[in-house]
Amino acid sequence: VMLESGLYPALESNQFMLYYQPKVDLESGRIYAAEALLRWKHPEFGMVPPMEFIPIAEKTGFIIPLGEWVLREACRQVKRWEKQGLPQLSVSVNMSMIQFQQKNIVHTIQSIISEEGVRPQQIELELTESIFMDNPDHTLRILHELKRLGLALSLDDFGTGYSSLSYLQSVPIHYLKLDKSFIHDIVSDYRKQMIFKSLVVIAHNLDLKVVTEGVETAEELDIIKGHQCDSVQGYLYSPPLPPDRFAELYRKHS
Ligand code: G
Ligand code: G
Ligand code: NA
Ligand code: MN
Repeated sequence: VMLESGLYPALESNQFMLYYQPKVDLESGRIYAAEALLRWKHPEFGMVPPMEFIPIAEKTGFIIPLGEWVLREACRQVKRWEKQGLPQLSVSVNMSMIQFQQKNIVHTIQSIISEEGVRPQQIELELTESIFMDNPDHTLRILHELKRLGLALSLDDFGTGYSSLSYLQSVPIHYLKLDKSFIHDIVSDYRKQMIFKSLVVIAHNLDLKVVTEGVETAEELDIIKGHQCDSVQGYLYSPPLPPDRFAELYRKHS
């Protein structure tokens, strides 16, 4: 209840911020993109994790203004880094299914990006399969429109919940993000390795790039590399970082 009443004031008084986690290309070893992850610096409670307030924001509808703020702030960060002379990279934001239920979602996204002077190619949207629960045809149409605008699209958290291969037939996405549960225990679990290996083959045959999330150890990285995964994101390289620390890391590894 306290968190719920604190959400609007928090947005008004700039308590939200974005952290950025690098995505690393496995062939070159370079950072090529960043995922923006929302943080709430609460004046009393300290850092409130997104898992605690995003469900509340979704239930109350606050996710709509909050999601718009996230996209706008990510665009502004892209411009700030550009002004600092950082090599160009794309930044992804996570989208909630509630945002996808908005009729004007494409217009909203397009307006924010163009108002902030960012090219659509610099922004990626991370979506989970939940966006198909409500009205799959509507969602598909929206995804096609977003792709046509030039945005990159990722299917996030693949392999959790009710992941279905049927989505992969029809969804116009660029990246498949394998959930961290795939990586957990992969070193000792031969069957997991075989599922991982097979999913990479399926994705590649569908012209999708594979991003593995949650890579924490060198042993995990070896296995992933052995199965031709395209890129990784995980604590092995870096946790999500505040913008300045991300920029520092990116300068060294771009
Ligand atoms: O770092 P991590 O604890 O950041 O994120 C926890 C969860 O919160 C993840 O599932 C992530 O997708 C979600 N999340 C983080 N930032 C955002 C955001 O800006 N919008 C939405 N909808 N979800 C987010
Ligand atoms: O959007 P998504 O649900 O994929 O959010 C990614 C979540 O995973 C965030 O909470 C992020 O902080 C977290 N994360 C990123 N790298 C790692 C990692 O290597 N290990 C674990 N356990 N979590 C990670
Ligand atoms: Na994500
Ligand atoms: Mn994910």
